[in-house]
Amino acid sequence: MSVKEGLFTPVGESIEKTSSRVTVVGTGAVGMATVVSLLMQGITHDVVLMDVMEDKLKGELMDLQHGALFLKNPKIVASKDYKDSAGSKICIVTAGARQQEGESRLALVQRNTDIFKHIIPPLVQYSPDTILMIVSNPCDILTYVAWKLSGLPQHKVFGSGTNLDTSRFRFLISERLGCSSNSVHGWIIGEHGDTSVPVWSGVNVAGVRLKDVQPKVGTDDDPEEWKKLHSQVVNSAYEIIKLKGYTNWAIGLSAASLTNTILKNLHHVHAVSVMVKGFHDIKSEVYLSLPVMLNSNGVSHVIQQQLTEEETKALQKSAAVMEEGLRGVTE
Ligand code: 6V0
Repeated sequence: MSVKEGLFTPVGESIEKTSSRVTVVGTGAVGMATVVSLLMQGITHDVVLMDVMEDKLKGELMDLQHGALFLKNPKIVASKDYKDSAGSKICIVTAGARQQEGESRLALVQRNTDIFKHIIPPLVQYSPDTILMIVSNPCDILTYVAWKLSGLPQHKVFGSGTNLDTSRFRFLISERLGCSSNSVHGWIIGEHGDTSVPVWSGVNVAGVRLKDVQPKVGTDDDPEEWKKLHSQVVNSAYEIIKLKGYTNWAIGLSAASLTNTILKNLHHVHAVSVMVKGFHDIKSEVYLSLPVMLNSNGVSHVIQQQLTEEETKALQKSAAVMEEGLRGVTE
């Protein structure tokens, strides 16, 4: 009799399968920040890591497993074979090339589209009911590409989009005001990138709109130059890449927060990249971020924000940039 047999007498069935399996494709800086955020916050204990680099996969797996004592006995699998991702409730795609110093997100499009052709179809083959979250850049265009490659309904495919930009925005506002980010309500919508749109008309603390206190907030002739905060949001990835080579912690936390909302069916509203045709007079079939409600089935509702004419125009400009970006991909 083995020690194990001597210790444990089976009286029921062992269960391996959970309903909260999350597959993270790409075990680079972003993928691993996402995994660590998921595990450390107890959002899921069932994680599958996928990559093409076998050594990296094995190294990351071992390193995480050695922390099992400090986590909640997570079940972590690392594999190159998509069969091992079967039954995933959510698949988060962070694989692909990252921006080089000074490179725009849009410039990555073709390289990452080609990579997606090897990732999205097998993910969906083994998890046909999955929800796909796209993080790789350019996030909005690749979410469209993933939707097309997946054959999944629109509400099951979204991009992490401006959930991160919104967090950066609220942090910067909160720093100026000296209150916590959670107490600042403000949204960045549109492209996760250079043409993102700050919805200054709605920024408020406790329902008091900054615009009502100072009508010039967010405009060019604002004496306090609040508009600069949006430029800081847009430039923050470039700045961090220049400083440390890549960005990962905030996006990992952002992806984990979105996963939490879905796995726990929280109905929280997040700014993520969804099909925007028909909203705010956008006529093209493109993905851009809008505030949406997420539940365990994916995107349930788009929030109809009351935008000013200027904000609507800026969002439509984002849509035109996306359409142009997609032209290069589909041709
Ligand atoms: P990284 O550290 O180079 O990791 C990328 C990983 O993808 C590597 O481990 C690769 O081996 C892996 N990979 C490449 N091809 C495949 C494939 N076919 N199948 C499986 N795995 C593959 O990059 P990093 O993690 O820094 O960035 C990943 C992506 O996230 C890039 O496209 C970034 O631009 C993007 N980001 C998106 C953000 C957002 O807010 N949406 C924020 C930061 C980065």
